[in-house]
Amino acid sequence: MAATDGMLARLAAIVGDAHVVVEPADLAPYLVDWRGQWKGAAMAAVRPRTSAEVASVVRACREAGVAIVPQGGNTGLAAGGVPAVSGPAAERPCIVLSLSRMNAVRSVDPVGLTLEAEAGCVLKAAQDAAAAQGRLLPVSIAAEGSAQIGGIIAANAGGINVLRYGMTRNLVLGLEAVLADGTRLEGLRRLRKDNAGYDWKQLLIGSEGTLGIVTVAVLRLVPRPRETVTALLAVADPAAAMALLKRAQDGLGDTVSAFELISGFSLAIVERHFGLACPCPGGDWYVLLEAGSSLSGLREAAEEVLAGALDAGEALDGVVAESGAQAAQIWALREHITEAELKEGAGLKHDVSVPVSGIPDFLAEAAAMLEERFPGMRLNAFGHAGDGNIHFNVLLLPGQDRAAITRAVHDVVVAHGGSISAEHGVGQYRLAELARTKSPAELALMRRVKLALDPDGLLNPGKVVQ
Ligand code: 2HG
Ligand code: ZN
Repeated sequence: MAATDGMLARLAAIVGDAHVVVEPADLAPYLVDWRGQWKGAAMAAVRPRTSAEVASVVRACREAGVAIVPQGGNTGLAAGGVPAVSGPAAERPCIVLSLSRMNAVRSVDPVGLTLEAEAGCVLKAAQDAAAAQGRLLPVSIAAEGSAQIGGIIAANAGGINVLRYGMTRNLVLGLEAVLADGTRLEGLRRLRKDNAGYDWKQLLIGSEGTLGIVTVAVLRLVPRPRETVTALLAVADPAAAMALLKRAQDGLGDTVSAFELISGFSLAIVERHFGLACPCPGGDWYVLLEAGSSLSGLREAAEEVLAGALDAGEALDGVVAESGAQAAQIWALREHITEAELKEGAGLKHDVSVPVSGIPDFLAEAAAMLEERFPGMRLNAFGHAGDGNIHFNVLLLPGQDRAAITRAVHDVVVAHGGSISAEHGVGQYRLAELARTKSPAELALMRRVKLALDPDGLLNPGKVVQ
């Protein structure tokens, strides 16, 4: 106890008394994930204001052998931002390091197309700062009102615009970060081209806080499209959706920025729990397509593509948004799926990807496998079909063997050349499955990297790799 008190006093001397959170009621939200399923323990949540404070906190923790769980907006779906719940990592004393107070957008450069923001800046605030200068920060996820830049980078977030702009790692130009030994890496460069040695920031991006703590970032912006077309289309099945994707790419080229596949079940639970009704009800599957351009003629081109899709039977019915408000209504249907699923009951998340053209076969095979081996299960399938990422979520019946279902789904994914974590990361949720499905050589390399950067296993123990 005396050792804990001494440690807390040391941390308070760095960040200030008010920013070492220990009262159980105040500490509780830092310890549990967004879905309320992973609840760990920590001696405190520590809230530094500067990169220098982060480095001092890390050094103090290192000297005391206290582990550090970096945390952003705590919107993750793999329990990567909360303390480990089981295994040796859960036995270790730790703090949660919340980056929330480092929340400034430092600058926007509309000519160089860059934005510099601190790790705790909420994604929406960064998007708004870019938009105010006529630019677009093209990371868009349902949790953007709470997710923070540091967490977005640590998780290498995906979202709805990946098919056009890539994952977060494609958008990070520079980073400032703190390593496990307290070293402050200052790489806030704004360069498009930088081949001067190893690109260390790419190691940290997607490492889920296990290799370093992101404190500030320079992100790449793009010109903001002036015209946007948003459409919701009922399609017969995933194969029809993929034919529609090809047609959209032929007719609209790289203006296609989102191509979401949504099951009728997903929209039904959104209506049940949020009263949001689909404008073209009754379909088994839907596609939400969005395209954006700064050149004129996009709407005409999109209407031609959609008319062709209806003629060819690729689309059965649909609506094209006539206003920004209508587009927002369409997106609201998509963005409420995760919350509707949570209200629907206990479920298993499978954030998987397969090669884009393999989606129909994968979905058919995985659904047939579930029906045969785990009858009665309800499937909430939706996702970013344009980039190959399907959220193949399974709503459970009581008493079902969760691990067996997840293994069976992931086996189908692996057989289709896919990944068991397309965009949500590994965290603690997929730790065992990563170890089961990744090749020994790849796992060994990951462990060597972890050991080289964090030999004492101080940073986010019990996540990603063991
Ligand atoms: C989304 O695409 C998020 O909306 C959440 O990645 C997916 O709830 C999920 O499984
Ligand atoms: Zn997603």
